[in-house]
Amino acid sequence: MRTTYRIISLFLLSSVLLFSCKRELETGILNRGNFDNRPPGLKSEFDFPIGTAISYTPFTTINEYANIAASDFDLVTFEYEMKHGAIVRNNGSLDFTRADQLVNLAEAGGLGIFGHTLVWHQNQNAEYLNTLTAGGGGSNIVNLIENPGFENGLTGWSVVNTGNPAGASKIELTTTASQVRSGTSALRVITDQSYGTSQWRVQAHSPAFNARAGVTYTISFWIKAATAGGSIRLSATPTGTVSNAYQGDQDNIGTDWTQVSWNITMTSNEPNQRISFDMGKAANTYFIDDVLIFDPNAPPPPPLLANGGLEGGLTGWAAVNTGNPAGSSSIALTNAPNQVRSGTNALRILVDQNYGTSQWRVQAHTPTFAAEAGKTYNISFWIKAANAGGSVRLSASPTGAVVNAYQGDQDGIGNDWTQINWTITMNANEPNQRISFDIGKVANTYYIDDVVIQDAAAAGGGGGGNEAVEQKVDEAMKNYITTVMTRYKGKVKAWDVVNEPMTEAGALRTDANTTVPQGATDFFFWSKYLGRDYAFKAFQYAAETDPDALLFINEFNLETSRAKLDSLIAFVKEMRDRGAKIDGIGTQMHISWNTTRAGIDEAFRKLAETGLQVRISELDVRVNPGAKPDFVLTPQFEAYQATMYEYVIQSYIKHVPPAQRHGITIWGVSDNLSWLFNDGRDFPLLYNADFTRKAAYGGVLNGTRQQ
Ligand SMILES: [Ca+2]
Ligand SMILES: [Ca+2]
Repeated sequence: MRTTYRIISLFLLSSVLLFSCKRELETGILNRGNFDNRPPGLKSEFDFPIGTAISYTPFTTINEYANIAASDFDLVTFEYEMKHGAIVRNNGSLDFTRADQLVNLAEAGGLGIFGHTLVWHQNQNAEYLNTLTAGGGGSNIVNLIENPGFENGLTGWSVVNTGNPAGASKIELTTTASQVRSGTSALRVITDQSYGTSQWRVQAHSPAFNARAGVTYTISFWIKAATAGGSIRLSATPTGTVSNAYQGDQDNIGTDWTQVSWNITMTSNEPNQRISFDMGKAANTYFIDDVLIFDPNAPPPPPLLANGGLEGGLTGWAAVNTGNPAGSSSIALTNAPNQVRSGTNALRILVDQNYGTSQWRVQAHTPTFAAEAGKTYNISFWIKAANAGGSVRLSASPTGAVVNAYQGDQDGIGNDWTQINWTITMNANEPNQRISFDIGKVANTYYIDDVVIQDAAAAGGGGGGNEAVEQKVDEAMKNYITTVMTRYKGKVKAWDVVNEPMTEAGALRTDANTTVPQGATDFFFWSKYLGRDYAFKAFQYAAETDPDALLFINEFNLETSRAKLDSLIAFVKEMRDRGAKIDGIGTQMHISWNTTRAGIDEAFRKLAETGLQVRISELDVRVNPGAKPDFVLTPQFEAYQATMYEYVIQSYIKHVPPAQRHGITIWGVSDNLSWLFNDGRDFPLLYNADFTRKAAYGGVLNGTRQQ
């Protein structure tokens, strides 16, 4: 430990007058240290690991950058290269080229590697993930065509030309499993000869859809060819007037399923727009499946059933019978986290005694929805019981006339969330149809959440209902975690398994409470399909894959949002109580020179109280949090920033006991390569653009020297 000589220059003191008293106290301007002592080799001063974040291009091309990473830091986190969006390609295959290269370089430089990040809602290959969910389940995407996956044969499709225009080419259905991407059918096209630039000589039309002027539609489909070198293009003739009517040739279609997509902007309304598949350029045999035509900017359709997740309290719900019909059973809202599947509320039904085959004696009604005669509806919900052996059934009385009004008893409801599905077909229009939960058969306490009612026809697509989609999403998550962790087992000894699960208000993050920035295409919300359990499952899969790895949950703004901090800690406790292996919590700390110190202290104190490992996972300190365009990094702002770095490290050491200190990672090397650089408006790191050490470097050193 060394004593630091403290000074206050007149220059700095005069600048203090610009700020309020409160701010002076909070930021410690009157108590600033000397940051001039900045010897290289930062890591030698720390008795816990200190890391930095690195990016592919500077780490592989700039010597100073790579040398600083190796000489100042014990370990590295990759800013992007281990994220889902970096590794997963559009067809779902995994590309580890860059991640492998960085892992090898880091190891050669004697650096440890922190794995970041397995399950997040950003920086993902959402294009691929959305293909798993399109047309079913909770997806926001509405497929505008019927029979997109050829599951109803060629219904709606038309064979226009089979060579010149009629000839020896063939456009037909296939049910051969190896030629089908999903479901049981696909389109098979045998192009008998090359028609070159007259590729329209082998042509099929999609089913028609209602296209509106000014709207840009995305058309995507999956294709493979019997031999390499196939070619296809889409076009939007002959019906419909669009600004760009021909897609460029999609050459090099090979023998693996690949997704092709095209955007067209309509210049007129075309109620019967069709899309042409022009397949005559290269002789080959083609297989096509899972066509999707949608308006990416269309708002999601409102759910048929409002408030099916009870997030609006009991609005629309009715407790009809509470035992014989009134008695000591109860039907109420719960917000206890372990009784809720997603969001913050669920329905809790206490059944006080067995009513046997009079299960209607304990009965709740859903809110009403508009049901149409002749339509089939899929109803699904999630349920668990306090004790094994629970039972529930749905029915569609008393309003509404349906063919099959009673579901069979769903016995064996246990402690784990289970999804139950029921299908009804209406034989009359019922604008105020309700669904009844008849739950009096067996005494127990039941929890019900995420009730969804879907028009079965609209669910279309690959033929999946909710359950099929959730299974696909679950498998995609498990497959990703398992493959990535297995590949780097022994090299990556700690992982961010779940990143940013909470909103600022402390709710579990979903698509419903998170704003997706305009134009962003890398967002995917696992919780939308897997509910509250998505994080629990992620930790389960991670622990099964590498039992020796340390598993973290990672979150930002814990120093500024107490609701978020408390919810995250409660969420971790809930999952650990259920048996999840969670070894630690990462607090990102993307903070500013004037972030409130009390919030920083409180976050470390509460995180330490969990008894888990605590790491500062992504530390950087903005000097221009308002992003003023004319901001200049003056010596006084450099000093404020250094003071904050010093304070954070001191507070971490003060509040987190040594055995729980997993370490500190600074989020980058030099200012100009930071994600916060913002064209030169901010300077959040320890090194200048020319790799000279800033006062912030001295601040970090002061922080540890004062232990
Ligand atoms: Ca199909
Ligand atoms: Ca809910």
